[in-house]
Amino acid sequence: MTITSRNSDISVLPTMKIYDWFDGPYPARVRIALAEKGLLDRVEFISVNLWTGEHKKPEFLAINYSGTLPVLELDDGTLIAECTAITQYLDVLDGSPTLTGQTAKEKGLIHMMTKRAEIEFLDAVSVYFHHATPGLGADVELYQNPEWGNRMRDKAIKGMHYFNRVLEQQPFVAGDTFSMADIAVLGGMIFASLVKLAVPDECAALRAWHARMQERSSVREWRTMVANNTPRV
Ligand code: GTS
Repeated sequence: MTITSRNSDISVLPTMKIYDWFDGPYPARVRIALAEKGLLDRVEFISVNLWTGEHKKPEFLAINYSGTLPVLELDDGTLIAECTAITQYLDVLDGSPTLTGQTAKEKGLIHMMTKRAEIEFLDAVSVYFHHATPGLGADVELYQNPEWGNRMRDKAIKGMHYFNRVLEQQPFVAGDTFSMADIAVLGGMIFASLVKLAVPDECAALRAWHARMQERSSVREWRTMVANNTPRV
């Protein structure tokens, strides 16, 4: 099954709003996906300050029950949360999916590896951050369980070893082409670096893949924005 291009003229696509925090690891996943798709200019970013706990206030919980970023808002008011769901929406918007697979097999593998990147790596780093480090600060982190956080840190390191083994066998996380799954692992690497969780030396394939990812313009653009502290809004 191959999906053919239906609407590759992005100038006719609707504008969108995204609630996010510009240098957050999960928001990075969507910003990188937007850059890959050439859609960054179609989006207005609305900043929700994680460090003051804006995402836990009733106003934002009405937008996303889970109290997390990012969230995509469409012209008709439809709200789509979850990085994977947002990326899937963006990827089929122009009729030319490049991040979530063309064939049934690609779609299945990319979905599986994206989910695995979240469960085994990115979400685990996030739990470590929120539970075993000061996280977003005492005013926002109302419940912390350091033991659970440290277990999740260990799980994340195991996850790095797993993705290293995957990348010893194939150039990208879900196979032969760059996909949403690579972006999910990149999110994990971004979060790991923020919490100073080093990639083990022996994970050479993961390190080499990461270095290759830094050469993509989508990733470079995101890094430059963060380094210069110049959020795209
Ligand atoms: N499963 C969600 C997704 O994939 O979108 C997780 C989103 C998520 O955890 N986002 C972080 C968040 O809102 C944003 S960031 O930490 O990467 O900047 N965290 C706030 C919190 O209190 O959990």
